[in-house]
Amino acid sequence: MTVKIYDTPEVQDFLKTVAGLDQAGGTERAKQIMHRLLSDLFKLIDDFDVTQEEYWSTVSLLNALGGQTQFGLLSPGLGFDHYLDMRQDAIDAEAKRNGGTPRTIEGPLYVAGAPEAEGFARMDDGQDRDGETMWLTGQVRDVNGNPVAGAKVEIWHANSKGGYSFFDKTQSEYNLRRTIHTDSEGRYTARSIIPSGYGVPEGAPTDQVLKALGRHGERPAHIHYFISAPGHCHLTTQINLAGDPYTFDDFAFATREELVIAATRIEDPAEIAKRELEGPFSEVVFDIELDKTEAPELQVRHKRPRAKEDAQDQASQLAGTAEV
Ligand code: MBD
Ligand code: FE
Repeated sequence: MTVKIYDTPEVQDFLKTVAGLDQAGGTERAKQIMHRLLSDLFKLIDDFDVTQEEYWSTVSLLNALGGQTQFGLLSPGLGFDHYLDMRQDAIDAEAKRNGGTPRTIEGPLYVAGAPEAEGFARMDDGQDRDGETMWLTGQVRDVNGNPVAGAKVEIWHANSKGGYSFFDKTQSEYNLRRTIHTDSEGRYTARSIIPSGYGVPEGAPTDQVLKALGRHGERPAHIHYFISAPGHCHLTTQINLAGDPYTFDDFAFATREELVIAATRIEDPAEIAKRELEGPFSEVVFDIELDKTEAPELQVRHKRPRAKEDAQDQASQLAGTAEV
């Protein structure tokens, strides 16, 4: 026998009190959102007849998630990051901003302040013996096909074990993280290593949630990008390498058809010599098209707490001054 108390005046009044609706302080938006959130959850508890045991084990799980800073990992796993992208796509379509390479999620593993280079950078520190050499290159163009010189291309990716420097303390500082400014033809080139896919740590709180849903926590091999240039929309995106078993089964829902790219294995000695490499390598070509905008706020990445990026950096970015 299940009880239903949600619709009683006591519970409805209680919700208003808890959300501070009868208080002068606080902010109206916080109150409205908390009132709605709590209302939905209280109703859920009633409808699903949530037990004490279920409730408190969830509290414990949330503590574990926070304690291991995994909300930023669970977030894409539960589709929030992709949902925000879907909304942003709809906002762009409504504003007739329909051009350019598609966006996809940033993920939780960006670190600000990577070394900067003009045109070309080597991204790997040479320590990853299992890493196949990757030649990553492309051209940044506007929607009319004109090259964008001096565009800022930030790239970050995992090593051959799926780990990211900074978060994986076995890697050197800023390994596999670089900022490359495009050359006079709008081109960027990086020498790096082919990344492996990422897997949510076994047994971690995020893994527990996914397991309860019968889901895995695997991402395909992928490479993250931030691309920006004056007069153009900032773009947050990723490429997913073709042929990975998880290319179209990404736990973080970041894959988009247009962003799946095949790496081409090259063994021709002339091609190796041309790039001053030591042996066969895999080439990945990713050209990027940026939509135009005059609005300053669309030319920078949205605010979000990021490793090694403080509020000051974000303010100066928005003001269009150089990043420190
Ligand atoms: C990643 O590398 C990533 O990009 C996302 C979205 C989630 C977990 C690990
Ligand atoms: Fe990633």
